[in-house]
Amino acid sequence: VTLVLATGNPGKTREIMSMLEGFPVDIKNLSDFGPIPEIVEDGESFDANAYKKAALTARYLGLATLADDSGLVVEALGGKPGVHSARYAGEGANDGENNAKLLAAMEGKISRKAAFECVISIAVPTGQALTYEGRCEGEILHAPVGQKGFGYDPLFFCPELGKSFGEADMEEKSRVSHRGRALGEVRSEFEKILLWLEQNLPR
Ligand code: ITT
Repeated sequence: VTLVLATGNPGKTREIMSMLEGFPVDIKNLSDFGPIPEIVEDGESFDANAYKKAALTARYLGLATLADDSGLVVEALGGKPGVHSARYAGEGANDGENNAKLLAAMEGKISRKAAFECVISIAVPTGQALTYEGRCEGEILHAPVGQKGFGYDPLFFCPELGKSFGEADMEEKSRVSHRGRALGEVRSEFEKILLWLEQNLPR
């Protein structure tokens, strides 16, 4: 079975590929297919956006597709940046700009509590989909620590690891992260997923 990863984020791609290594699927990247129509992520939940990316890509390519929608939910900011995490500092903003905006928004806040959330959607061209979720709680640091990972990793202190995600190796991060937990479910249900794909893919 071919499984397309519907993401343009290299950090996500690395983590997903590494967690699905050795499983009997032929993983393809979006870039293997040339330009595909842009998908507007206008959903109000990780769930809605993950489904939209997976289902529209699956329908367009006629192939099983896995999408990840994720982000950082900060208590003192009423849940922001949430589904807007990738574009918190504006359209086309880079990780540095998003992190700077987050630090500025956190100035003077008492609670530094935050959680990374991830929804993985696996869809077939008919639009049917399976959904897996993961969450990881932590705290927003006062300055970036570490240079590993991507996105908000250097600002996210993970109590379970006793360090920031920016200091954690990918395998270490994946053991506890939102994405690692969602993909852990995918791994443990893999046989069921394969059967479901075989039954629901066009032949
Ligand atoms: P695709 O839609 O192409 O997959 P994206 O980066 O636009 O890529 P999202 O809309 O799901 O994806 O935005 C997720 C953002 O949340 C991401 O750009 C990071 O800023 C942040 N994020 C998600 N997971 C993260 C992680 O494990 N570590 C650090 N930041 C993360």
